[in-house]
Amino acid sequence: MIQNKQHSLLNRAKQASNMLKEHIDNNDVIRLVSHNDADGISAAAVLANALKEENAQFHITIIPRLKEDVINKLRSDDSSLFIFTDMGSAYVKELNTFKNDVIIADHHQVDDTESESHLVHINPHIFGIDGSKELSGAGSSYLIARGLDKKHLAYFALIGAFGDMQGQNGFIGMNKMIVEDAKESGVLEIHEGLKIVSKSTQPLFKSLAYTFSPPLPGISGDFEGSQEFLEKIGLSYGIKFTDLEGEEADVLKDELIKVNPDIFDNCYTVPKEIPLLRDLEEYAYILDACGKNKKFGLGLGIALGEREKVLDVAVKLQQEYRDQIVKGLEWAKREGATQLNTIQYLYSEDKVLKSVMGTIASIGLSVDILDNSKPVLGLSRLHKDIKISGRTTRDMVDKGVDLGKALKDCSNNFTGQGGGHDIAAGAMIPLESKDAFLKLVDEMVEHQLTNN
Ligand SMILES: [Mn+2]
Repeated sequence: MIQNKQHSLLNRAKQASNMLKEHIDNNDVIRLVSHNDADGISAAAVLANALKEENAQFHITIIPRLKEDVINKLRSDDSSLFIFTDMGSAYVKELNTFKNDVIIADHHQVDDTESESHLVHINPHIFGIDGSKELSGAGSSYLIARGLDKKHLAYFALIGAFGDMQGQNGFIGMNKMIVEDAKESGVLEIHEGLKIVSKSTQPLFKSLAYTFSPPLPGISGDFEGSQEFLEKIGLSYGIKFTDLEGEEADVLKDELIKVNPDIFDNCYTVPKEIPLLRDLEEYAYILDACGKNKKFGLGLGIALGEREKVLDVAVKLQQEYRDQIVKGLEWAKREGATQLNTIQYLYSEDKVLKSVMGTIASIGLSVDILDNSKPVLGLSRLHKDIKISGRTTRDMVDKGVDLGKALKDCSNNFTGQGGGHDIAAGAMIPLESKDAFLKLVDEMVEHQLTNN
């Protein structure tokens, strides 16, 4: 059932669809600007695919974040329509000053700046819908395409939602409506299955070790642990999942459910896709790997239908990225975190570890390599600064921990900067304040826990 606030959001999107249609009919050049992660790439893809089908002219730019200098450069571009996807809501004031038409399709926080008549602002938060859980940037962008009868592109919105961790425990709200669109179009199938990755491309022990969501303690990120698990249940670890006999697959399913029941759940697949991209969560992981390696064009190429060589390169990047995570988790397991009273931390100057520190911190907590009763800070040295990635669990947040606030306040104390969400946050501080900073965060988290 579609609620009132969803209706209002869809009406807003319809205004954008009409604006877009006018520019397509005029044969105008349309400029898409999107964010560089899996969601942002999916957002660009849903619109680019729609424009391609309409033989429209367009130009895509993928950037890490929207900043004033980017906006100022775009202002002098003579495209007659700009579409900002998975970004833009924080810049309504600046984009109001554009002389040409603008559409923003975002899902990040909004302020109360009113839009001028040449700007259509789509964002679930405007209508009281939680954009962190119910709609991704790709979802907001899909709502524009939806108004042009493009329900067969709805699955890109779901790839974006997976990229932003919105679908892992089932889709709700607007995302659920988009699932219905995708099913109705005949493109999407949903079936229960094992949510392990790379079923047709990797030997089983790697499939299991590379599965981080849902976490498989003792197996995720642990090649040896994964091999031992398979030996114990009498399965060959070198075989691919798709080559298992029916009976063997059943044994695997039963045993994995004992490790984590969430491993058997809904799989969202697009049967017309090649095996590698058939599962939408896997599709999101591939785009994520492209984004993390700054190969945005590669991710976009795949989402626009390029295959073979382009896909080979992307899979290789993904493989390297996964191996870095496994290496990082092995390191964290071997070294262990340094314990303070209420927090723990990891510290590294290694180039590879630095790039995956946040991921190691969050997976480390979920697969029990790190003590999940304490928030973890992953510290990486960058020349004369230290970059900090903080992660904790939902449980600790319920007990009062707010890492975003702790990292913001503590880093400000040392002329650094920080912030983020209660469960995941980051900061940057000068190298020499490392110990004092850690001590202060420890005290502040203790304070948060006792004053809850
Ligand atoms: Mn997003």
